[in-house]
Amino acid sequence: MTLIEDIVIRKILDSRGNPTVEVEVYTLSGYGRAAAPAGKSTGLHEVKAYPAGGIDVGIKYFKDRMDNLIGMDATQQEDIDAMLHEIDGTRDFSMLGGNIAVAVSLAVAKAAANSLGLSFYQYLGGIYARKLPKPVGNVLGGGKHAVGGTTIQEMLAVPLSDSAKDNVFANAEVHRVLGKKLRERFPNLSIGLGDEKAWVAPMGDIEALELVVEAIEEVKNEYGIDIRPALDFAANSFYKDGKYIYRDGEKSRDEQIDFVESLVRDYGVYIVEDPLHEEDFEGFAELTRRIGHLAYVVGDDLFVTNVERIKMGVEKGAANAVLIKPNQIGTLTDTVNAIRYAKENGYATVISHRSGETCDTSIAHIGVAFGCEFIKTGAIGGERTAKLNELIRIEEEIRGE
Ligand code: 2PG
Ligand code: MG
Repeated sequence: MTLIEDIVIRKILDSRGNPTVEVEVYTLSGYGRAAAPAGKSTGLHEVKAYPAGGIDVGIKYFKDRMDNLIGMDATQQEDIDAMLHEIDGTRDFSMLGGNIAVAVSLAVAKAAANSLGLSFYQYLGGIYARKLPKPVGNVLGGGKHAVGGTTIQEMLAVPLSDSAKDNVFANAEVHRVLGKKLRERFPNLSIGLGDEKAWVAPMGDIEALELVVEAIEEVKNEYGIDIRPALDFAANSFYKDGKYIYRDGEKSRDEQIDFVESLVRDYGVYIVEDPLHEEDFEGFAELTRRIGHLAYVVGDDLFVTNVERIKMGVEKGAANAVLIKPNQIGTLTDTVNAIRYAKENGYATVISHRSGETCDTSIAHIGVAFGCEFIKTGAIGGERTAKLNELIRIEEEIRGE
């Protein structure tokens, strides 16, 4: 029933119009489909998305070897993922490509769930998977995701109600209210959207954060739920020769730490992601000592969903939360190991999209299945709302509403 009968791999478009891979897995009684996303502000220690020759070389490499997976049991995920590692044969998926590995790995798991007649989150998490992650919605940004925006890559809203549906709608409303405020502030400028459909405007970071906080306050009152601001600095993107280069000036590493602390204390920022560059475990630890009781300090490029890197973080007290992106590490098993290790060590987990996305909804299911505290997947935009709407459906199924 759950033996793999056939696998199809094809190129499709992602939300930036770039090619990505989609994989379909067929068992005798079921079917699963998954697609890989693509990062732009990628961490140095992520697995390779594709082999050196590019996506076509990766697809050919897989097709030549996919017979190894035919006949395997789709419910034996660890064996499937071990086979993907074997097919690749390197430490960083540089022969097969982590994006191909992750699409296959997820498609197999979905096919297994479908064969057993279960929702994907139920299959992964079992009957006790009932906690809904809180959506963290990107509303204004810049960095590598948009030309001419803020230096900080993402300014986000985090609604803290117990209803996933209310939280999803609150984030979309913050986005809308912020759009109105931007048009008032810049009546003669055309305001655009970045890769993740967050607003882009020619603003300094403090000025931008203040406007985001204003929009949040408005929606907070309207919806009667607590909403907090969050930031993904993606600090690697503007770290050069030992300095953090903002559009309105430079900061030393110590000034950067002070700056991040002041944003948490003065603006109630609830989550700070990658506030320092990807090798500065000591700086992360210093910041966590100072603000860890007030905010989540999240490692994304720092940890790259890699247990070994998270271990280094735990040993040094760097961060208190980890971003989880399946394609940073390449398989579902490696992703789940990262989530489990983080949780066992008291770290919060944020399951996350990439800036280049498809309408694949796997991260909504993984977030629920493994009890992630947050899900970062935009506020608007079809490829983002695909996941948010799936969260609404899952909530309905869990709560029986
Ligand atoms: C990030 C992500 C997603 P990218 O930095 O957290 O928001 O961006 O996918 O470009 O790495
Ligand atoms: Mg990030």
